[in-house]
Amino acid sequence: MTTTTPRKSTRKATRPADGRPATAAKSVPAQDSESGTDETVAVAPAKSTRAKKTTAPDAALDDLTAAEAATLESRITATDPVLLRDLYRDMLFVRRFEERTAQAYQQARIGGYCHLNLGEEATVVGLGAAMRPTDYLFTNYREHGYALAKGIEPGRVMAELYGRSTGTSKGWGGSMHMYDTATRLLGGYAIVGGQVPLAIGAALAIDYRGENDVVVCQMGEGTTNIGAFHESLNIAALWHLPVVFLVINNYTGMGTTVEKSSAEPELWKRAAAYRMRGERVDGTDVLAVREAASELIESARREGKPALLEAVSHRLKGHSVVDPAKYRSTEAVSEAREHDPITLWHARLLAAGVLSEESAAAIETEVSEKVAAAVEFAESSPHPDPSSLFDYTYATPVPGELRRLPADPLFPADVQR
Ligand SMILES: Cc1ncc(C[n+]2csc(CCOP(=O)(O)OP(=O)(O)O)c2C)c(N)n1
Ligand SMILES: [Mg+2]
Repeated sequence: MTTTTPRKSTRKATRPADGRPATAAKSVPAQDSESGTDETVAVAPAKSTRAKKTTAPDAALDDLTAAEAATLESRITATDPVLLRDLYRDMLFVRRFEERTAQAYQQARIGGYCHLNLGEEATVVGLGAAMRPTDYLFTNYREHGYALAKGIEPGRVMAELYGRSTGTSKGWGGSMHMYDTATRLLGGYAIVGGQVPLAIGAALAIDYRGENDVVVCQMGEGTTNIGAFHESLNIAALWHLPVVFLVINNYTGMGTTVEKSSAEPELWKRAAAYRMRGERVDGTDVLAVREAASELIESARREGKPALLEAVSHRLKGHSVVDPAKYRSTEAVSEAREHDPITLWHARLLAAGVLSEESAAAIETEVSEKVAAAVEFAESSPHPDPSSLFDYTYATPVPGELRRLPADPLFPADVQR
C-alpha cells in the first residue's frame, strides 16, 4: 500500500459533525496520547471491568457485578420491547442456522471449510442493528451470521453453503466466500486479514465520491498481528476514511490464545498507535454492541473518523466444524457456555417481563421454520453448471476447460492475446 495522498476529500467540508461545521481541527489528534483527553485517542471503555480482566481470560468472564446488572436492567427497561424481542429472535436465528449448518456438514451436504458464529451471535446481531442497509461490510471466513444480519435471504446463504447455483456466489464460493452487492456484503475472505486493505479501498472510494456510507471491517483478534492490519489503520487515520474496524476477541485464533499471540492483548488499545478512537465492548451484550457500534459508525459517517471496536466474545465450539477443540480446558469451555449470549439474553428478557415462556416458544417455532425453509431452498436448488467455473473468478475471460493442467497454456492458441 502506498502513502500517496488521495484526491482532496470533500468529506470535512460537506459533512458537519453534530450540526457544527466539521473543521480540520477535529481530526488533529492530541500530541500526548497518554493524556487521554483528546477524543481521537483510544479511550478506556466504559466497561472498565472487562478491560482489566483480559490478561487472564479464564477469569475474564465473571458474572456481572450487582452494579453492572442494575445498569443493564435499566437499559433494557428503557428500550422498546419490540426491538428487544427482535434482537432475541435474530440471535436465535443465527444460532439455529449455524447448528443446522453443522448438521448438514456432518451429513456431507456441505463441503469445504466451514466456520460458525456460535457464541458470537450478540456481536453479529448488534452490529447488524447498528448499520444502515447501505453501509458496506467486509468479514472474514466466519461469516454466515453476518450475511444474514446484512439482510441476505437465508435460503441464498444456505444455498451457498450447499454449493448451489442459487447461492450468494452462485455456489462457487462456499462458506468462506459469500458476496452480495445488493446488500453490500463485500465478502467473505479466507486469508486472515485479506479483507482489511480491501475495506480501506472501499472507504476511500466512498470518500472520493463524496458518498455518505460507512464501511465496517470485521475480523478476529488473531488478525490484529497481520501487517496489513497496521498499514490499513494507518492509512484510514491519515486519510480520515469512513471505516470502523470491528475486532471480535474470542480469545482464540485457531488453537492459540490471545496472550500467546499478542504482546498487548487489550486490542482496543491498538487504536492509540494511529491516534484513532478505540473502544471495547462486552460482545455478549447485544444492546451494548448495538450502541457502541452505532456511535462509532455514525461518527465515521459524519466526520470521516475511523475507529476500532473490540467486542469481547466467546467461541462456543472449535475453530471450524471439524475441530474438536481438544486444546481447550474444560474450565474454558464451561466459562464460554456460562456466557452464552442467547441464554443470558433470554433470561434477562424473561426477568424484565419482555419475554414470556409462551412468546419465547413462539419465536423458537418461527425461527425453526425459517431455517427449515432455507434448507429446503438449498436442497432443491441446482448445482452450478461446471462450464461456469471461471465466469466469476477472473475479470478477464478464461476458457472454462474443466481439466486444464497447470503446465497447459491459460488460453488456447486461438484466444492468445
Ligand atoms: C494469512 C493466513 N495465515 C494463516 C491462516 C490460517 N488461519 C485461518 S483462521 C486462523 C486464525 C484466525 O483467528 P482470529 O483472527 O482470531 O479469528 P477467529 O477464527 O477466532 O474468528 C488462521 C491462523 C490463514 N487463513 N491466512
Ligand atoms: Mg479469534
